[in-house]
Amino acid sequence: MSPKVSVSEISKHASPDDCWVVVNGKVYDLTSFAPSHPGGANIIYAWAGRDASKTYNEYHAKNLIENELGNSDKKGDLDESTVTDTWVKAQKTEEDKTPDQNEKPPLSSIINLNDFEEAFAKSASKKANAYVAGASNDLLTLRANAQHWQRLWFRPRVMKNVSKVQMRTKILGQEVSMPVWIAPMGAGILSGPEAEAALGAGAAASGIIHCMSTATSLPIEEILDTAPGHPWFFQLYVDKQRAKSEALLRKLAGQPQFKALFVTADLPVVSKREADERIRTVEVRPQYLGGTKPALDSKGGGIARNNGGFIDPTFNWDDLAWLKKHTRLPIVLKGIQSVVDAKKALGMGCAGIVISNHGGRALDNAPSTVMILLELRRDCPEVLEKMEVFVDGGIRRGSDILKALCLGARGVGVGRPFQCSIQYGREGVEHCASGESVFMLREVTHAKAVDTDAGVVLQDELETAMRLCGVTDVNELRGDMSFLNTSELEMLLPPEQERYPALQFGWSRIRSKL
Ligand code: 173
Repeated sequence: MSPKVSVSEISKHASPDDCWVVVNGKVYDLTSFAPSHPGGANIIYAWAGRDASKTYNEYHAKNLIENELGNSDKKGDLDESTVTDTWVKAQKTEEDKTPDQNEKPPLSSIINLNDFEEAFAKSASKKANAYVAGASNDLLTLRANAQHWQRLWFRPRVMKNVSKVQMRTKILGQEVSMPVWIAPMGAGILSGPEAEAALGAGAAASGIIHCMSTATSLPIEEILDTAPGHPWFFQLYVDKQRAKSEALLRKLAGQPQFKALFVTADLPVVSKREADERIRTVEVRPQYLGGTKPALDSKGGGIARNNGGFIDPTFNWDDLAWLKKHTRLPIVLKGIQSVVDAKKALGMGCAGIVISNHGGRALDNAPSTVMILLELRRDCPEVLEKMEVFVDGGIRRGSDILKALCLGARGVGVGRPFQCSIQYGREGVEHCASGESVFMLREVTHAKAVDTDAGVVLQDELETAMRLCGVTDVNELRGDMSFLNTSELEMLLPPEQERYPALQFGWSRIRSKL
């Protein structure tokens, strides 16, 4: 039994030399820990002699502090019977927002994916916004991703019987309710206390798959426990210490819920995320990094920069052989941005690729993912036939999913909107995806032109777009360009005779042009 500690006792230890802090009902002596706190000692001293639970929970997984500290630093349980009004008032900070100004809108008012991001911008912390909404440098690729989906136009067919539409399909052998998966993002805890548990539970309730990030805030087991038996994908960053990656892969092998390994290929080093770097704040430590401290560098407070130092920049094509020795999961390369690399992935026996530029969070001025997909279609369509090709980046509408399928993709990843939906917990994630757990043909009855029990946002939009476009089955549509007009963007593609001049004609031809 831990001793009970009164608020008057705690208040006495309110200086850097003698610093007690309450976190989630437990009293800790942080005097010796504070100087090595990766986010700096000052943030801890600011809470000396007080209850830091609110701030702590915004950035850390619940169990982190318990695992981090030795028993001698654990002073006991907060004696709730001693809590006074003065104590409660002392916990308020200037940062505490006035609720009416920043309160998140009710979930029922959220009707599209952009609403989720707007609600987040309004009510999540500045740091969470900078991290989630942010991207590299001038945000050019971030914007191009979204804009280019909007420049694809449909060629609809009318007078088809669209009373029944089929959205159910298979992704990497897994049955899903629609061709969408939740793209991996680190540090879910920043978006809401349920963190990645909300993504897992919401995905399962909607019949889609969550691709869990290496940089999750919660332990893998805890996330999987939200939906026992439901399939998951895992996103892998290869670690400079290969033994750590090998241990992680062994752990994944013991979890049959993992069905595929999405290996990130487009972020050998962390990019420059300026919004994130400008806000220096306490660290957000991914669970995977365990006891190792993030290396706060001198370049600001970027979450990925501070936590991504473990990513191995030497990881290259030859390492696929190493990877295959350590996993039996199908390997999907995530972050393919050129036709040459797509062909290479196929040649090297990958199960699939994700055409992705990391949501504009890797190389700025990398092509939009729509452009890459268009070029792949034109120059090497056999890749689309022979392997599962996915796409992510800027997908915000059900109709965008339809466009991706017409272009030959098997499915799409959606990242930021889901990350923002975490602030509404699992219910928010479910609302974002579909709100429907059963796989079935959806039928429009005479009484209801629109099935009001149907999924709320993405699935509902996909279903409606299919009906209005004259498409009844997502599986029949794949690669069918007769439903899509791409001419606005085709004009931006490099002319065919100019493709890969270096590969086709050698450098001498290029030099002769100079
Ligand atoms: O995009 C990211 O923020 C990301 O991929 C990352 C990388 C390392 C640590 C945390 C996040």
